[in-house]
Amino acid sequence: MSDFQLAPQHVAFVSWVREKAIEELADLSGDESGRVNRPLVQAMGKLGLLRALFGGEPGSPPRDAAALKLCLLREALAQVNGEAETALALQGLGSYPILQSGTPEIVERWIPRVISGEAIAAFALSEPTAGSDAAALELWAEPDRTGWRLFGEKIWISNAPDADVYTVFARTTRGARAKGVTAFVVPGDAVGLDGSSLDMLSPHPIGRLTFDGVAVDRGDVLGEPDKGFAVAMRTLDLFRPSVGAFAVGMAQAALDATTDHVRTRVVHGAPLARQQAVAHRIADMATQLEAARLLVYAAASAYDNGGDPGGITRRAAMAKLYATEAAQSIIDSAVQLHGAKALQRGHLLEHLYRDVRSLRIYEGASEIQRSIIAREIIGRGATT
Ligand code: COS
Repeated sequence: MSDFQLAPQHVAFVSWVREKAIEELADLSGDESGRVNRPLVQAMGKLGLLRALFGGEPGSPPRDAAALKLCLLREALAQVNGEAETALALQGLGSYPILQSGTPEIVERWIPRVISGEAIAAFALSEPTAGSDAAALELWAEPDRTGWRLFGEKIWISNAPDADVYTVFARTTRGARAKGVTAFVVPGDAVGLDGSSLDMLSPHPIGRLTFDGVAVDRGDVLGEPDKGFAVAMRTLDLFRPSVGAFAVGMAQAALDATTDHVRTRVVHGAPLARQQAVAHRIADMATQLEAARLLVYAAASAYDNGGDPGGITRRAAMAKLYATEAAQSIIDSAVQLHGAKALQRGHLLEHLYRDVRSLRIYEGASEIQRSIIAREIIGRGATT
């Protein structure tokens, strides 16, 4: 990891995270079931890694999240334990809307349990006909005496159907697109909520949810009715750079493995690294990686420093776009330089090759990130 503008306490934090992940989480990882790995999440809770998502000291209420800390955590974990990285990130994505927009009662009900790893959280936005176009979502909130009843379906929801708490985005005003969406907190054991797991390219807890009259009352609203779209978008402004950090961590692991390999693998009587085509490819991989990392930490700083919301959104989109595309290319090059053994099931690169693919799709596909960036530059006249 480069120490670009990192304070000594951040460098120490990264070393501590990596050490703990290697010493205390390795034995709990390797779950290929595609379901939530509760012992792993609980262990991260005990280590204080989940609390680190949101800042604050044990015993005190968590503070708002810091993007820099989140990115450091994700990059550090991604280099040594992708499963732990993803489990941690999903806890954050699912619960951040609660911390950001929940009433003090809702925050108190869920956040301590999420931080301890006792409760699993999930972010439920996507639907069968509303993925990239999130404002087209149709899960319907039918008003009733005390609040609403939810009817409809969500899909591609990480941690579903195992989560204990879902942040659910539902339509409260028909025909109003983004202006008619409300964010609700829904317990995983709510009557009328059902779900199933989906089998993916890379084992990942993800599933489908069905809502058949799930009751939510006014106290379960995150923020205000019809203002939930911004709750989702603000959450993604925080998490998109951190997806970039995940990508950077994976790419660093691939580059490290490849550097070792080309130094030691002898072909035609000399180490592979002596071939200029190979050395130049390593140089390109390292340069892409450094550029990705700089964009990620620039976006994280922009988020933490506040200021122009359009600038935060644009930088978040740039970081996610560039870092995930770069990681895919770096990992592909790493596979190529290793040859067939990288494709053998169980090899580090075989894992990374499968794991990296989804990053260019979830939390807004690369094409959506380009649209967000273009809209800011062309539509709003933003300059970089
Ligand atoms: N922060 C706060 N508010 C935001 C925001 C942000 N980052 N981005 C948009 N909004 C607000 C806008 O200000 C607007 O509100 P007003 O009408 O009151 O001004 C409203 O939300 C609608 O925004 P916009 O007009 O930009 O909506 P669009 O339908 O054009 O779509 C995109 C916006 C494409 C950005 C959105 O649909 C998106 O992010 N799609 C990808 C979804 C995604 O990432 N899914 C993955 C789920 S998690 S795995």
